Amino acid sequence: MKQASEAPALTSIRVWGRLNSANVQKVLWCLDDLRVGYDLVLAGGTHHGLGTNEFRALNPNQLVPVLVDRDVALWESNTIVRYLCKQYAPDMACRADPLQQAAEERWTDWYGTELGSHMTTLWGHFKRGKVLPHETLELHLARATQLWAMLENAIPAASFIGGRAPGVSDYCLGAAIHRWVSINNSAVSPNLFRWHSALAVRPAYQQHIVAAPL
Ligand SMILES: N[C@@H](CCC(=O)N[C@@H](CS)C(=O)NCC(=O)O)C(=O)O
Repeated sequence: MKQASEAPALTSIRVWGRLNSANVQKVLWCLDDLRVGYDLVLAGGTHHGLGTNEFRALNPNQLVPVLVDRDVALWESNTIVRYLCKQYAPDMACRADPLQQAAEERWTDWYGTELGSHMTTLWGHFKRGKVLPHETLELHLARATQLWAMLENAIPAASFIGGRAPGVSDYCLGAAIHRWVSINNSAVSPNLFRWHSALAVRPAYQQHIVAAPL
């Protein structure tokens, strides 16, 4: 396992995004955890800027995050994280065995297809004033609990989803587990709680996830 060097790697990376977006947070915490240097352009939400021709040329979906590296504009936060891990930390954030790498990364896709929508709805209810009727809330909580239990049962002891160091799924799900702990502290199961604690001692996670604005 290689240690990340102290000084950020010299790159010409530029990121567009806003600090209260979980999709942007996963990219920023990955960049800083891997000590990859970048410039941040605040965009989206109250910062606006997604409707310009210049931004549309970067991302035709007009959404953040966008990351430009060597004149190529990447969008889709999970794709960006996968790229950063492979390009800037192949020995630290990726497994040599593609099968092990796929077994880790399935949690990223699983989150997007199964759990993400419930978490977005719950976060809206608890933190953004989009209050749900009681029965709807209970349904989302029950399904989210059921789904998080799958990761609880699969996460290896005393480590990250990525193994001994954070990997793609730790970066991609890091904001989500913090949200789950924030809204549902008493119900967070032991392995998930331990995983969150291991993430939370990392300065980049503290900065971009724990201390993130609402
Ligand atoms: N699947 C995309 C979703 C991107 C997305 O929905 N971005 C939201 C922020 S989380 C956005 O740009 N909303 C418009 C805005 O911020 O103004 C990804 O993972 O990057």
